[in-house]
Amino acid sequence: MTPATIDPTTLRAWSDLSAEAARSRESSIRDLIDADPDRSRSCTIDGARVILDYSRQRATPSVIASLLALAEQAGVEDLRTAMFRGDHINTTEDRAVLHTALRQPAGDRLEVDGVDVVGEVHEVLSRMGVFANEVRSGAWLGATGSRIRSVVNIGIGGSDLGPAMAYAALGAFDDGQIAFHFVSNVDPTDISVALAQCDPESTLVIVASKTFTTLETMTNAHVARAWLVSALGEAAVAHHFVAVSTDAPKVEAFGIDPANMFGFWDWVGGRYSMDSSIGLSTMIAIGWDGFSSLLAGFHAMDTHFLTTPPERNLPLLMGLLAVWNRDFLDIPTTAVLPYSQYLKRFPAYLQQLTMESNGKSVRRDGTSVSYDTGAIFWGEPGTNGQHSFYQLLHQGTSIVACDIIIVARSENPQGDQQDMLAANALAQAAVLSRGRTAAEVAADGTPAWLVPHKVMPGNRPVNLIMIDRLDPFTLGSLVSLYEHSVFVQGAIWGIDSYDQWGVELGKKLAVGILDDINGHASSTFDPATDASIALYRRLR
Ligand code: G6Q
Repeated sequence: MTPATIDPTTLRAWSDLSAEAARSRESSIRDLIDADPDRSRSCTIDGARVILDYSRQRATPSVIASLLALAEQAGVEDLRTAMFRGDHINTTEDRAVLHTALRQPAGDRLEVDGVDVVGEVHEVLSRMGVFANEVRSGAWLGATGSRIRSVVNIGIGGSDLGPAMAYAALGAFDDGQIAFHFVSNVDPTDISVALAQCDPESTLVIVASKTFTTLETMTNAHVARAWLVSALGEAAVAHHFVAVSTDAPKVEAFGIDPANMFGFWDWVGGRYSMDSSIGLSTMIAIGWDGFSSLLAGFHAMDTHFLTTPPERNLPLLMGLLAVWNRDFLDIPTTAVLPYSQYLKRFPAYLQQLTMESNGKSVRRDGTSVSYDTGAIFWGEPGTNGQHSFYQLLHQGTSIVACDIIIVARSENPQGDQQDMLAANALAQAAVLSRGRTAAEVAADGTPAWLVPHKVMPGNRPVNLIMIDRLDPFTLGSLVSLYEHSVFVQGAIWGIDSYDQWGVELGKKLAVGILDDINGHASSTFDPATDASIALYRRLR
């Protein structure tokens, strides 16, 4: 059963943290670091090959103690147990939230609503493995006998961002035999550009949609189907189309043989699905062993989250610090700054994971929150971002919290470029958190009139996350770290992190307007929308 919803502001620890926040104005991150030579060691924790150094957060040991007390009083542990056990903690959709079961090892058992879900997961994984292997080895042939050279994944949101991010992140583990394209937007340019690079005879299309009803995905899937059929005929569809979905009848109605469908379950949320069959493209790219290692990384972080004491627990502390920054230091946004070109899609992936999960303003029981919830997440890889938006991070009037991610070993070493990359990340972490005082600037010989312009106020909280190497295992553990950090935040705020009513509305909104644009209806929306429809019709 899902534990009762608590208003966190009624908790003792919440009041303690409010008092801590008032006190924290008297000291800076620089003071905290300089006052305690041991701070970096005591604020560095690790698990599942991920290291988190939170010494550059504006948090004293007593803030950390109060945050841990908040987790205890808010019942984070009970909700965690309920989630891993398969209780329906997604209350508004009455569903279990069991992405953690997707990575439980074969042989584990987890019975939910009378069914062993781990057994089902491994059944699908085995089928994916056989299929991926056939495609990779060339045993799977197109209708005219060609082996597959292009894979087009058609999906959107959770059915696109994870696979696209993982494909980019694991580029070093893909043998390059097959080109991958990720098509998501209903903008006709997206599918057109992808298909223009493919030959129908050697193309495999994966239609990835949990519901198999999403407008963008189904529209693009029909375009791809027509493209294939016009080149190779109707019978070719079975050789070139597979589906990933929870809805077998709809897949069949589209014309895809259920034998070519890989299922998953309603207890996997879209944005938590990259390690389900939604990851079929990932498995084709990196193979069975690579995908198994990705799952092992996810599972290692799950285990860490479940078993590590609170004060050394990575997702717990990361989630609590996010609450501290958001609710007590009034910091509305977090920049994700991976110093790794392979992680170029990671900020976009986290944008959905964090903002769709925790962008809510009512608690599970329907009562409104009186405090801030999910921060705005965004970002770009370093060092590129340094040459654009970091200016605002350093000297703007809004404080932005930063997650700086360093990968210690490059997969493509070139001279000392990797060390340059890391040096930049560490330099930015130092200046963002410590700043540069007027005295330090003047000591460089800067003329007095220029000094104020070169002062960096610092005091920007930074999480420094380091991994030894970006491989399938560490990618899995990194994603799982963020998944559980999001869970911890949602648990404190008492919200349902696993529904997405704003997204559902978006899926319906455009339908009536499209009819009007096409002249099939003359519904009246509001005056502004009616005027915009008319303007669009004139211009198109
Ligand atoms: C994710 C959201 C959303 C969803 C897409 C695609 O958590 O629910 O991003 O993944 O709207 O939905 P389908 O997979 O059903 O096409």
